[in-house]
Amino acid sequence: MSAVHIIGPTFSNFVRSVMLTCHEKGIEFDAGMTHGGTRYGLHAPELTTLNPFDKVPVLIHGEHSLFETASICRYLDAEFDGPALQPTDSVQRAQVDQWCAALSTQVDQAIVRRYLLELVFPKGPDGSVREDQVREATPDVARVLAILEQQLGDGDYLVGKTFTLADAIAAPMLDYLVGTPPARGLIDKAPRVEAYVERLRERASGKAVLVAPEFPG
Ligand SMILES: N[C@@H](CCC(=O)N[C@@H](CS)C(=O)NCC(=O)O)C(=O)O
Repeated sequence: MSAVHIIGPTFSNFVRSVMLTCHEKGIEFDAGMTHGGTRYGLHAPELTTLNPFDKVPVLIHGEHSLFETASICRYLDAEFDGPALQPTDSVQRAQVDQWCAALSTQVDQAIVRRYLLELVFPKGPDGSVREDQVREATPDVARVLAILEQQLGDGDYLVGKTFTLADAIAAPMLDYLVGTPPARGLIDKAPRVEAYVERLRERASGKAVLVAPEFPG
């Protein structure tokens, strides 16, 4: 059993963000819904005790547990050796925080919660995709992709010239989007985002965590 355990299913984009952070730092970890013989099912009291908001991931490190992906990633960056994943310059560091927050809220809501989950876990009659919901969600996906296109500009990463926690939060959700055939038309209008995802997939951490074999659908 590793000292660092990530509670949550390894197909969750946020769990993957923490896994990417561990790989980038060279931290040994394990991930899954069971730890130390206890199963932390979604909405089960064991999980609620660790995160009263009933979400994953939750990090367990020794005696400590933490929830909220960006906070977990910042903790891992501070606590462990390995490459720093946050700039020391206070303006750039705040920009990384800003993007972590925007990605974990607006971008995740638009891409994962309202668009991808509708396609992957269809809730229509007989398990059909609710096309009206997908149509309704599509303009916001286009809007956040345009924002990310602009932020990337000619750069390789979201903030500054190296991989940061903002990229760890962005990568899994964008990896899923790029890998979803119905999103092709949206991705074709976001070539910088597509190239960015390719770049992240090529990293050792990306090869270990991304390209979503476990995502159903
Ligand atoms: N703000 C939280 C969001 C976490 C989140 O939405 N996790 C999803 C999995 S990707 C979850 O727990 N979903 C279960 C549910 O909402 O019931 C974070 O950044 O960690």
